[in-house]
Amino acid sequence: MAQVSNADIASAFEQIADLMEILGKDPFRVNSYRKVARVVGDCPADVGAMAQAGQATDLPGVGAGSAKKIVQFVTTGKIEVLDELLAKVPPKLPELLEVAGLGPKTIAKLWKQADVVDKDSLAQAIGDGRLLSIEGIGPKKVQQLRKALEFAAQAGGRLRLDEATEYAARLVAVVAAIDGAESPTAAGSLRRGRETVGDIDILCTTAGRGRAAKIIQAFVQTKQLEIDKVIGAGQTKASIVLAGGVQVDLRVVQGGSFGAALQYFTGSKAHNVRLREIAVNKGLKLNEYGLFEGDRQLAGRTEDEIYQALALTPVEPELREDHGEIDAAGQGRLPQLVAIDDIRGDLHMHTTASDGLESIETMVAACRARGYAYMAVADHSKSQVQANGLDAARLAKHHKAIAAAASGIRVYFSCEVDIFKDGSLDFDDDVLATLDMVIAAPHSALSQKRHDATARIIRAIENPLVKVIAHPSGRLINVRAGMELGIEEIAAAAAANDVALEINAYPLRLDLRDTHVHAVVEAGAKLIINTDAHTVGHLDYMHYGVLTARRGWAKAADVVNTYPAAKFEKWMQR
Ligand code: DGT
Ligand code: CA
Ligand code: CA
Repeated sequence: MAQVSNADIASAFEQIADLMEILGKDPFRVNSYRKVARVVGDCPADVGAMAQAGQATDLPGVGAGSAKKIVQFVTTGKIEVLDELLAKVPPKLPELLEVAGLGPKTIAKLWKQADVVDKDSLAQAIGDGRLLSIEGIGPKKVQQLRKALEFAAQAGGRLRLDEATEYAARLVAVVAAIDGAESPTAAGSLRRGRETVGDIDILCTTAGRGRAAKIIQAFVQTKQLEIDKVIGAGQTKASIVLAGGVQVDLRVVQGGSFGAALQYFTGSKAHNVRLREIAVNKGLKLNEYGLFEGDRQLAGRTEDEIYQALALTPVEPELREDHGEIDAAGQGRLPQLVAIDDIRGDLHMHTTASDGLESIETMVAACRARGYAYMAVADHSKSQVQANGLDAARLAKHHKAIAAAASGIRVYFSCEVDIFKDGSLDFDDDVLATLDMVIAAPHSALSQKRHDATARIIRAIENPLVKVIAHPSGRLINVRAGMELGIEEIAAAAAANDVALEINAYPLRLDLRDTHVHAVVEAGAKLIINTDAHTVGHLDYMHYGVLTARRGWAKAADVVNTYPAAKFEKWMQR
């Protein structure tokens, strides 16, 4: 049997939808394929296996036809319909979908009207001016495509959350300094805390109607930003591209619509569509200006009043993905999400003993200064040769140094012990037993398939000396996919063995990811949020781990490092 991951299935269905759209097929069918892609991509269970057991149609939006295609894909590695569609377009045409600002409809035009069949011919067509003969494509669009093509060549196209957060802080400061602009706020996927962000959406209010256009002009002319390109600058909206290729949308709204606009532009689109349906069912209209009954605005100044007017508990931005939050809000059973202030310790960090840049003393002082009640030093084990991993003798010396450095905060002696590909560990039990807390983590053989990867992690969980599994999939965002995990089986094993699964807050990792976290919470297993800091500054990354936990519906009680010191100690020693 071919090993097919949920991500593989999702991207195959996404490709079917894209190709159908390029070929001008029925939009309704295109959308139903996109829905399947989204549902499969977010599903914690192995959809290939579900399909073979005849259960794929249990998933929302997956009909008998899609289920059959999934089975075909899993058993043969191919989907007939996809191959037929691929045969109808030039072989490298689909690579154009990676270029930002190019959707299937534009690609169809480029292909039919300008003989663009791949990235190279697009670059040529941009160079020789051929694109300008296409209806709907002007010099601005051509310039935007030129930039996007460069950006696509150097990155995955989506910005990491930490990078986007830094850009947004600067953008908010720039807007705040513009005369008449008030309450600048980041919206979009950034506000929802997604691990990557396509573009940055900023919103602000202004008192007078005439002032919005002035704010837009001031923004696109600011000298505080390195603006590469102004894509558009209208009465209330600007789109710019910063040097480096990051796109920013700014919208200026009236104060009375701020909540409605913030809600709308925070998204997600899927969440908004559901919300609008609820409004329509009540005979109301919901848009970025407010909630209306006829011409009368019922709500719009704050987000909360919009949700409340629709008989919903206000939904935290991190939950707005149409993953069941609307029903939960209607029934008043949304979780009280874990917050950064709930965190009482950071249990995974490195020092100069392995590949960290700071001494034990410096890390201890930094954690104490943050007000943490406890922390753990967890340097690498011996197989991590490139990270100067510790052998048993150096580990014993390190233990003494940690004990000597501890003051004013409880410092646990830990080690990030390598999990080999068969699930065995880098140290024997007698060495592991000297540690206060064993953190086990995969670092090699990360292209392992789902079945083997799941067995590997479960074997580590079942070792009675292991307390935490760190960055369980080993993925690096925009760099490598890591292992696909059978997260439900892993979470069940973690719950049974009282092992915590880490949300590694290092923004390149965010591993476990949001959908995994949700499965862990559902299974009643425990999480731990750690920064994996290699410098003092990295301790700040805790915030990204908390966002990921919130996106996975985690409450403080689900996260062991929210426990008071005595309770944490008890959990650790169990
Ligand atoms: P991104 O930028 O790809 O990471 O994702 P978002 O969610 O930031 O998406 P973006 O920037 O295209 O649009 C910002 C928000 O605006 C989006 O989350 C929801 C709202 N929005 C955009 N297009 C539509 C639409 O066609 N319908 C509805 N209901 N909302 C939309
Ligand atoms: Ca966005
Ligand atoms: Ca946007």
